[in-house]
Amino acid sequence: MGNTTSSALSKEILEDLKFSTKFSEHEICLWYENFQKQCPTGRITPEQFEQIYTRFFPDSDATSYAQHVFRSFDTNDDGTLDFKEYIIALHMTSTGKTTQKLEWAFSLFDVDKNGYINKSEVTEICQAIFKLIPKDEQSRLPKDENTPEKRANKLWAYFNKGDNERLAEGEFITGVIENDNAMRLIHYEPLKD
Ligand SMILES: [Ca+2]
Ligand SMILES: [Ca+2]
Repeated sequence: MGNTTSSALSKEILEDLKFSTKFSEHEICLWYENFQKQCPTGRITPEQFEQIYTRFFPDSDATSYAQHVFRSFDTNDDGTLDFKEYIIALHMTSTGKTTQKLEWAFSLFDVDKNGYINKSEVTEICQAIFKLIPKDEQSRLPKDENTPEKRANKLWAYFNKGDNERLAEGEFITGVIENDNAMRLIHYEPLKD
């Protein structure tokens, strides 16, 4: 109690994170301090995570997208994000290499975590992505992607799979890398202006 090391990051987790993210020890420690301030329990709940997303997307409904992202980062399936899961998430979405980002995107789309993506999972994520897009921007989308279903159909077509077939991770990553449009359709980036 009152002992600063009681809340320090364990050496093991630190080494693990340095290795898997290439963040420096200094960076990881800074994030850990910040994480502890924001989150004294050491765990991020789905509700807290949704609030973070809602702050980023004030003009739209980020709830279901946040829930899917949360699920994809909760690698041990315990319903909360610990510091390690949080840092890996931060790394993958901000500084990760394309392949790592796509591995993450695969896990986002693999809603039931069975190692494959089917078309209904693509539709489900496209629905969540669609809710992130502010209404006025939705109205300006191209005709063939101006509903979640159309976006899902367009995206699915890049993988050359039948409606009842499924995609393995490698097929997903290759398909997205080879098609700029697929790369664009798997996520939503707010317009710069
Ligand atoms: Ca967890
Ligand atoms: Ca699946």
